[in-house]
Amino acid sequence: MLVLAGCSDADEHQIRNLAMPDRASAQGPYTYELWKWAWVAAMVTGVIVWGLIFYAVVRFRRRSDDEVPRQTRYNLPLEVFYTIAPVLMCVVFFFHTVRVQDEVVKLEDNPDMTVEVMGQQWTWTFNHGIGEQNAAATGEDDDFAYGEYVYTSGDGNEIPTLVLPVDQRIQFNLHSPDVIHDFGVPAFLVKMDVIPGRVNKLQITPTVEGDYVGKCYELCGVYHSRMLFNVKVVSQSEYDAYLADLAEAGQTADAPVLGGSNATTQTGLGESQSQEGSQE
Ligand SMILES: [Cu+2]
Repeated sequence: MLVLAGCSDADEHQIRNLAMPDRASAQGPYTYELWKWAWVAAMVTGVIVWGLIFYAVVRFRRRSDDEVPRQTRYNLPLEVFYTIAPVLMCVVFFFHTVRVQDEVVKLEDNPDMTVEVMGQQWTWTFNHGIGEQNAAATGEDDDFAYGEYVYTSGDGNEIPTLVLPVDQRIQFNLHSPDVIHDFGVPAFLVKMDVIPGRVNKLQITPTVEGDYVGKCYELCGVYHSRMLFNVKVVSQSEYDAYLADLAEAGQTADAPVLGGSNATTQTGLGESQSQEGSQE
């Protein structure tokens, strides 16, 4: 109690959340529930183990008239128990992990919109389609969901901002021109690898308007730690206005800007292109 009394409000909030961010996506609660119940399972196991340890320490403590007992001895029921119990625990954890993962990576047939994401060393490009979406786009080669895109991209000096409308199921098609990256927003409690040569897909429904941060979760080179982006979840009308602003600024393309000849390796923030660490 004394230790807890020293906590700030922010700390207490963190403790109540078991160190998880507040859930800002429809997928987040699944991850959070798994996390929470894993803690409960670990605590129950811990209490039983601590109980047995203290029981053994007290019950079998040394007494003045003790003879040293035999130091090796079989106990078949005990050995069966401590083999089966961990196996059962793994089975339960595995079952719930798969159940939650299926929910979090589920792809529905007609997402409300699709964003083509490119992760490259060491920044992100976000392509938002404008106009009507064709259903079931794979994001491979020419099979994109829209005929025209607006995009925003980070560079060596500035991290990009991913603007998303609230309460829309958004499919992210993830592309990499160089090495494996990992696209994730902590507040959404979902992340996925970005792998060169294939298009990974992830659907997220942001549920709370606000400012968040996202990052690359895969060590991808010298400036991996700077591969950050901002996330802004806004109302549909603000989102439409944002797309119009990008179009007005000339940030348009017929197809998503995905790398290949469009991708240039970015230097880290605050470094100039000619400095070391830029590998074309
Ligand atoms: Cu990366």
